[in-house]
Amino acid sequence: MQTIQHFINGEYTPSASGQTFEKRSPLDNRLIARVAEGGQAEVDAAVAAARAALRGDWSRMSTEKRVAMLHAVADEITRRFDDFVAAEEADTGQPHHVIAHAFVPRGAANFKIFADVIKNVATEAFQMDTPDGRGALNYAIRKPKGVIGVISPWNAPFLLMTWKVGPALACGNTVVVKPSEETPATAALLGEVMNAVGVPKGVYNVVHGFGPAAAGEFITRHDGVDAITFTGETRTGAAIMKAAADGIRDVSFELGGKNAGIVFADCDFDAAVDGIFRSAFLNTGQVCLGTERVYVERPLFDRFVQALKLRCESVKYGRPKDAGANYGPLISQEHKRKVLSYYERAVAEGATVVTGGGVPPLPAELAEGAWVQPTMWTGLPETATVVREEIFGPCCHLRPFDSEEEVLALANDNRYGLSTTIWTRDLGRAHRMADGVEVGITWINSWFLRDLRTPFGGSKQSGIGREGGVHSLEFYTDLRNVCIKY
Ligand code: NAD
Ligand code: 6OD
Repeated sequence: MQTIQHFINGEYTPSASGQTFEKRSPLDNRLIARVAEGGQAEVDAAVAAARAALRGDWSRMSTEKRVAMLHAVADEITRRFDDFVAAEEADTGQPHHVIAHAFVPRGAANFKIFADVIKNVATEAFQMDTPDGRGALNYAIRKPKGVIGVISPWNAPFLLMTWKVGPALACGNTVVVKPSEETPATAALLGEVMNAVGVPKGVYNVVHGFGPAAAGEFITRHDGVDAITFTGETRTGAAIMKAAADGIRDVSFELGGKNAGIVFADCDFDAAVDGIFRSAFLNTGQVCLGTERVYVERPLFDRFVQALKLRCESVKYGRPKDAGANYGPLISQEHKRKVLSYYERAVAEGATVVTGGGVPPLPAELAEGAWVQPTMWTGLPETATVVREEIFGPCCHLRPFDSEEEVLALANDNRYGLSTTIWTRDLGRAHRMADGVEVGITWINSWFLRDLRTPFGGSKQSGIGREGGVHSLEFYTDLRNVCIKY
């Protein structure tokens, strides 16, 4: 069994209180790690280290050297690739191909992209007239915002944490990270990488622990934290916003979603089935961009439902590296209980269960794990709980539609506005739909196809702000104007 400690000022440390919590495997509920449980003392120490580093070598380092260091971080992640994959597999139980081909490579990419952005971005300059006719020049400079609190979730832990740490460090900030209590391993391992490549002590700090009235909240309330970047549930975002308000701390939020998938009858059928299957069931449905509401144009509806059902019924449950395994467990027993309660609710509210709806039959050694079946429903009204609320599990409701106007109204009738995936061969319709859907990210004939230079974030209650490429600079830097009279 592993011991996971905080990483504060370049050193691995236990909690002052000696307190730890358990990390259990989602695969079989076995105890796999004891994790140091941080409180106010550890948050204070991490913030102090981050503030000191902000004033020290890190702030004096040239942009060129900082950029080279972030490339070195990316290269070291790639060199330690197998360790990161193993750590993420142990924490999440997800299939090897998902972690090794999608999630961990993004950790390295997240450092490279923002190192390149900061090297190449210009600021604005304006010449102006003055009453005495001599004129003046205005130019803007970008400064680091300060100490950034990074609070991240468990569903793609390394990708989502580095998506914030990468730009924060590229812009010259220092960070205090609170990874999800469910997935502490990769954030801890990244400390070894930082030390190996010589990132100054205190630039990257990690405090493990819980959210409310614990390490997470203590970061959001800390006077020494200048801004908070958070990915997680909308409800948690609201709590963090209240905590941040007292110190007028800036926030960047990537929150929940209840995303619609829209399939027109003219689509490439096989590609659409494949795309919707991935968008609803990848990572066992634990993707914020995932599709839990599927609208299919009526002439295609029955055929589409049958094809998707077949895909659901062919998943292969197993441990990450089991031959052929392509479907993992949910993150925890608690999340399993939540998802199964939604499965029961769907039936209680009158759903037709097309497939799934419960716990799969499994070999004895996996029986205690957080496994649930991929599940499809039809026949519910839009007011049903499972059609309205984010479940964050491997399930979707499918409903037929008859026109663009109708499906647009259905898709937009939700408090969330994160993403959508639309399948059609009609280019004009694709543009009309993209213009009409109230979401931050629209994929046409694709899903989760990422160019890291593009704005990423949610509309409505799915987020505040955009991150990605130059857009991240809006949050991670303080833009200051200088006016010089000629
Ligand atoms: P969560 O909100 O429960 O927890 C996220 C993090 O916040 C954890 O580290 C947790 O310990 C911490 N936290 C909880 N309460 C806190 C508080 N009061 N103060 C400070 N920190 C607190 O979310 P989760 O269950 O870990 O993740 C799933 C959710 O994340 C889903 O809603 C999903 O849609 C969302 N998500 C969104 C995106 C996006 O890009 N929009 C990406 C991934 C996940
Ligand atoms: O690709 C990304 O940058 C990103 N933030 C993905 C989010 C996935 C949510 O589960």
